[in-house]
Amino acid sequence: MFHKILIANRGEIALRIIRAAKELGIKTVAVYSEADRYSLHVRFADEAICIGPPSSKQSYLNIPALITAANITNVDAIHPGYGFLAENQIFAEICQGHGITFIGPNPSSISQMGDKAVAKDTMKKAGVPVVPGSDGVVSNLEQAIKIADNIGYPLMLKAVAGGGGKGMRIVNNKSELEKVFEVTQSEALAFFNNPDLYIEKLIPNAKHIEIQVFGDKHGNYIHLNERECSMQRRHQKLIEETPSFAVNQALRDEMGSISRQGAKSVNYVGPGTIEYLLTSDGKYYFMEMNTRIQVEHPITEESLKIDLVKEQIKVAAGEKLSLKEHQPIFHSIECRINAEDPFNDFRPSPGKIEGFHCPGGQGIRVDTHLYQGYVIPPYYDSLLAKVITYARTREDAINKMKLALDELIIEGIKTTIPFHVAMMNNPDFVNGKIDTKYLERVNWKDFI
Ligand code: MV4
Repeated sequence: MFHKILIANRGEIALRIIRAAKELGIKTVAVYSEADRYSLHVRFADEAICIGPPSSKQSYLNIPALITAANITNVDAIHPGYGFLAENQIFAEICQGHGITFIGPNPSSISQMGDKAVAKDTMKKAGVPVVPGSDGVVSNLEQAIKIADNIGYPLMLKAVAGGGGKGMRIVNNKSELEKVFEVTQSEALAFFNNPDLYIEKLIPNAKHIEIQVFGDKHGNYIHLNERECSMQRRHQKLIEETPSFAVNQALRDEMGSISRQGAKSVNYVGPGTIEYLLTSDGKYYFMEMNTRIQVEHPITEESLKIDLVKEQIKVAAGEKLSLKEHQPIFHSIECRINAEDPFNDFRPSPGKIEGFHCPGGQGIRVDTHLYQGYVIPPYYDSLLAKVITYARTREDAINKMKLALDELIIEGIKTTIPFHVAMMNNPDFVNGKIDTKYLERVNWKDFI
């Protein structure tokens, strides 16, 4: 097992990783930007090193500074958390080159899943259903028109280097395709330094369902059921839950074993997530694979009563998978509390936390880095807290969420708490009538 690990991240996930390391008897090193000097991850780690100015580019994304900090403190491994360098193949390789274990998948898994056309082709070959479309990259308009005529409109143009909703466009007919193909190519070049596009048939009115998978270095692969993530706004997830009301045990088994196959086909090590579009007639299609521990991992943990981060560290150290596949024990829901004003188009609302109270009680978990007096810096993402509830039934988990949100006090800034209170009382949410376009169709304030 590792002696000491460095956490290349901040906020709640840095605390989450420190807790897992402490339980495993591993020493921890926090890194922080000048804006994060008074953050809890700095306080709770055994050692802390400042790695640069506030901007992410000069701190949490600064590979030379991170490797220097790792060398000075003599760590065995680096945990990247999510975001920042978590899915950066080069960083994973550099860690390896310095004899530091990257707590995550092999660089080759990261790069295969990072190119969305390669990812799709790899999954298709592994037997995972994919959306009908082009075989890989479409290099010019003439080729695009031919393929589009074959698969039919409406369709989607997607950047191979995109992902998470960036670099994609809906195309309704041939004349639109003629107008936007080259524009989308130039945008992809400007955003991702890669102009390559591929084409897919548009799958309308789908739900976003993802399967948690886990692999180890000994060729063992499992799946840990699904997460329902359809409650999103502009590709930012707001509420997640497991199990999904749209997935019965037969579909869970099927999507689970196919996802396990997908993970095996890239020799996947550690926790990963395979995202699908699920249509109302029960068809599902691969979208992308996230090669990291995800923000919403706690609902899987509470549903199954497991610790994904401890398992991630153990597997990275070479241990065999100790988790077993099993059916959901609890229903678990997560509400993401952001420093955003939901009454003003979810505009960021950084500032000082003047008052803070954290809910508690049976079936309630809160992952947060907040404390009274903490100043939220404007430089990073706006996640403040994840309120997670779990109970035997979905109804009880929703009821617990209502009381947890009532008890959660965050004063001094605007937060998304009112949005979540409205959703817990929204009949569409309560009856599971949600798809990825739901928040574009309704005004959330109508449910207050
Ligand atoms: C799609 C799609 C419909 N048809 N692909 C968005 C994020 C990226 N992972 C892929 N995305 C989509 N791909 C086809 N062929 C609709 C989306 C999509 C979406 C997917 C999941 C969750 C929210 C979404 C919101 C808008 C569009």
